[in-house]
Parts: sequence; structure tokens; C-alpha cells
Amino acid sequence: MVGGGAALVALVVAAGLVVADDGPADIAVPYGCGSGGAHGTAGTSSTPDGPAPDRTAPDGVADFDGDGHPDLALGSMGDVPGGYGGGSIEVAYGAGDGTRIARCQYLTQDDAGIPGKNRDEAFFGTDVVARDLDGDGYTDLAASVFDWKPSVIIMWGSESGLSRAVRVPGTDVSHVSWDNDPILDEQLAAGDFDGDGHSDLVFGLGSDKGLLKGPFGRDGTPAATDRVPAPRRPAPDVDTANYSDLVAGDLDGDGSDDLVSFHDADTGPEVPWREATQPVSYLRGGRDGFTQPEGTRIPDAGEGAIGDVDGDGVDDLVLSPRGGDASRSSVTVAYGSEAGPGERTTTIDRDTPGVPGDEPQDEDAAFVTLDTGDVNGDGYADVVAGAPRWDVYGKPGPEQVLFLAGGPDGLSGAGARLFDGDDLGAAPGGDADFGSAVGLTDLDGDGHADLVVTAPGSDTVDGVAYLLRGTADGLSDTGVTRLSGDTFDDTEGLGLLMGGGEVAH
Ligand SMILES: [Ca+2]
Ligand SMILES: [Ca+2]
Ligand SMILES: [Ca+2]
Ligand SMILES: [Ca+2]
Repeated sequence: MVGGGAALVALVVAAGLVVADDGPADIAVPYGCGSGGAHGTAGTSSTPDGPAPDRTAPDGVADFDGDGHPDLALGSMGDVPGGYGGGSIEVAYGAGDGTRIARCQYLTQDDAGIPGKNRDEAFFGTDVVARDLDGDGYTDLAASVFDWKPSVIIMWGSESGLSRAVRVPGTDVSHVSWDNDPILDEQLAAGDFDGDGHSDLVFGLGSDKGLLKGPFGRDGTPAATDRVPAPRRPAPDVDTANYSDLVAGDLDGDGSDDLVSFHDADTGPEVPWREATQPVSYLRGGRDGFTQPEGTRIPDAGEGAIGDVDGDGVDDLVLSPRGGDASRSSVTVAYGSEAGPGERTTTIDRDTPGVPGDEPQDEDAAFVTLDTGDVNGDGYADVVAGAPRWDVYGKPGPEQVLFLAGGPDGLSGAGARLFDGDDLGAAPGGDADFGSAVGLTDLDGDGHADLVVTAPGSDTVDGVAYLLRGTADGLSDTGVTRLSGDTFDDTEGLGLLMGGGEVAH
């Protein structure tokens, strides 16, 4: 803090009381991990319009405190004291030294700086995305919440980390017309959908105001709003089709990010795998708003991620296929091109040369989380896919994360590796939910993306997030960093929380 900081802080706090109606206080500042309870008050907060950070982390990497070391945030939709399903966010500030974490922050709506109030089923932080939303050089964190109605809360990055928060005003809560569950619908995506160089948010498919354009004001107001079309009804006989995920990236290489949504069509209880209908919708971003190109063919899938797997400069869509003849443990890449995704596809399954393990027979072996990032540093995006087992009817199989490498010809089995939760110390028997969320981000800036994998646990098993280092040979399972509830706070019961929502990085 420079000289005169105290006066400056006093001024800023006073100004903040006027500006931010529903989050007047500062968020409790980050603290030394594992020390729990040592939450300071906000005496060292930087100014809302303070100086830009001196050092910047690489593009596309979250750095909430602007110290040049990448950070990450784990959305945890689980219980918090006083809120069954209240939700929390665990923020880990990178030390720039392997996967070591320098500081921690535990965010709930009980924090005086976070708008709203922790309560049952608020699901604060179920979905989190990290972007610089106001263009001040500090990465900000946006989170979805269901405070009786769905809305978005932005936590602003600053020299002292995430320090202030606002609720985006006037969030429209209209939904896809053939949908009936507003809670499940509140998925958040970040990208530059109009190609103007500012990060935007999407919150609400089929909403006239679902596209929230950046830069955002400090009171949370977007620069403008625009409509997000409702995806086409997947089939005439489908009554409802909640969307389970939204991902963003530039799949046609035109400089505007596109939006892909994943739908779980309700075609009846306990539909056999072959008859499952999980359509994928593609909305093309552009200067003049979203359009729905005719004829884009994307295979049914339950989950996706976006990255340039074949290194041709255009993002590719990575999918976890569902239904029909698809393997229960496979990854399909719908390569991006000027015409959009899906002109060419590759599928990797357990029969692909180089891929370890046998084809599982249980349906819950399917990958439910995916991410992309360049782990081995060869310039091609690599893929991780997580398969937690949560089938309560049978004996669950191993909970695993599969690593697949990209290359000039796209995704292949060469260099593939399987990580078992058991081998990393996760509770066996399907209770850990190892692989519930995965993220690839270069935590120490050495050019190799590192793996974040969460095992949110259960009523009896504490949640843990594992951080595995990326190397030229892929992911390493030596020197693994483990983050548990106690890492963030030693409040009784918090140990059962960790991850389960998205990983923002
Ligand atoms: Ca940082
Ligand atoms: Ca910012
Ligand atoms: Ca590509
Ligand atoms: Ca690579």
C-alpha cells in the first residue's frame, strides 16, 4: 500500500456505501490457507478504480489479485452452515510455485460483502466464470445464484483479491419455452460474443436480455443487453429439455465467441442408453447478435469444452457423447471451421490404440466433466474428462479422469493416461465423486497447464480438490496438492464441502 493509503481506503469505503446498494461492505480478505477463522476485515482493499496490476498473468488465465500468478475458484453447490444447498465458492490464489496455493478465500452469502443472504437452496456459486468484466486488468468472478429468482453476482478483482461484489441489476428470468425448471437453467457462460474486445456474459437462453455485454459498470450494469435465442426444440415429442451446461468459444474463427448448450431431453424415466436424447444446440455469436445456422450437425452429448485441439487456429468442440451407438466412455471432437463445428469429427474411446482401460458396461461411466488446455506444452490443446460414479443401484466402478493429447491431426490415443481417484487417496466405492469437476490451467506459468480435479464427497466423505502438475510428459501424479474444506476454513462441518460446481480459471 502506498503512502496515504489509509485516507484513500476511508474515502473508497465511504464511496462504496453509496454506490453498491446490496453489497455495501467489503468481502472478507484472502488469508493464509489452512489457518481457518483468521479472516481479516477489509482494511487493505484497493480502490474500485485503482491502478491496473503491474504484472499480468497470461491471456485467458484468471488472476484475481493481479500479482501475475494464476488463481482459481471452485464452485460448491453444497450445504453451508445455515443453508441446505446454500452454496459457496472457494478461491485459491496461486503462488506461482508449482501448484502451491498462497492464499485462500471462502465466499458465501453470509459474507457481509456478498449481496443476498445465505439460505436453503440458493445454490450460490453453482456456476462460476472468471473474466475481466470491467476492463481494469484484474480478473473478476461471476457467479449464478437463486435468491428466490435467478441472478448473477459479480465479485471484482483488485490488488487484494476479490474485494467487492454487486448483483447484476435487472436479470431477466424468462426461460426456454419448453423448459420447466428455473433452478437447473441458471447456467452462466462468459465470452466475447459480439467480438468487440470486451468480455460478455450469457445468463438465460431464450431471454430477450440473456446477453449481458461488457464492459460492466461497478454497479454491475452491463454496457448493453441483447437477446439469446431459444435453441430449437430437439424433437416434437420432447416436452421438456433442461439445459445442463453452456460453453463458449470461437468455433468458426470469425473473432466472436459462439455458444453451445447441452440439453437433457426428458423422454421418460430410466431411458435406456441407446434411446437417450441429449441434443446439443449451437448459437453463432457475431457483431449483430446470435444467429442459429441451419444444418450444423453436432452429435448428442451430455457435456462439452472448447479448445484448439488440432492447432489450426480455430477452436474445436470437445464432447462427451450420449445415447445411440456411442461408447459409454468416449470423447468426440467436433472440429471448428469457417462453417462452424462438426464438419469433421474424431471419437476416442477405450478401444482406441493408446487409451488405457476397458470399455465399461455401466452407464454412469460416462464423462460428466471436460476441459481443455495445453498440458504438454506442444501448442495443441489437450483434454481431460472426468467420470465420477454415482450410480446408487449397483457396485460403482472406479472414479477416473482420462487425459488425452491433442496434435496436428487432432485428438488421439497417443500419450493417453488414466488417473484413478483411489490412487490419489480419494475414498473408494463411489463416495468421493472424484472427477465431478475438472479444470486445466497453468497455475505456475511454466507453459504446462495443470489439472484441477474435485471430489466433492458425500454425507460421510470430506470433499477434496486435487491439483496435479502439468509437464512435457503430461500430468504428473507426484507432488499433488490437496485442498480440503479445512484449507479454506476450519468451521465445523465445512470439511464436507469442496467443488461439485464449475472450476473457474
Ligand atoms: Ca494471482
Ligand atoms: Ca476487473
Ligand atoms: Ca481447431
Ligand atoms: Ca498439448
